[in-house]
Amino acid sequence: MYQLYYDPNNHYPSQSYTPSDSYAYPNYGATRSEANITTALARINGGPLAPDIKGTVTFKDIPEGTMVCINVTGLPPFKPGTESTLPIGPHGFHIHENGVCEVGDPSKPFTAAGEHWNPTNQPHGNHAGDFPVLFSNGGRAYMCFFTNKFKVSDVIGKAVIIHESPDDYRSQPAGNAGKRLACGVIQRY
Ligand SMILES: [Cu+2]
Repeated sequence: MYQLYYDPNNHYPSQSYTPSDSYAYPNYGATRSEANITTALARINGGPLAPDIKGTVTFKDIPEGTMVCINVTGLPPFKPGTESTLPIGPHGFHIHENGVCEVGDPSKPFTAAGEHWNPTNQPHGNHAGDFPVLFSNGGRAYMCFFTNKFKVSDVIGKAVIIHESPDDYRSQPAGNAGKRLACGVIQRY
């Protein structure tokens, strides 16, 4: 038996177990959660188009899926779109298939991260790595959400990308989210 509760110190739902559960996992001390919860971290850094972006994305296995939290600062100011330009913000946010954050062409950064991670060959809008957009609050975005489309171990070694423009969740293959502002490789943590 376990229950979910909200831990104000680390912002994740966590698990607590009855004494009988901890007794069954003596090698791991008091709680089973220490034995089998998997976490990952990506350190996000802005590229040449938005060098001030800095932050982290954390991933944590929880019952039925994964909790993802992002905390970034340095996002550019919002700018509405025109007939010929995409808006700046809210920002498309995805997992891309290659864990490579080399800048490459500074006018079109981070292409080495590849396309969206899409392990089940879904249309865009339903990729496993399609995430909610980021809303800037004076440059900062802080968001947690739940997904059941992957477990933490599935995404180690892939990249998270923050885009300049919002994801429309329908244009193929990438939601017309514009240039890539920031990148981070997902690592075991
Ligand atoms: Cu993307």
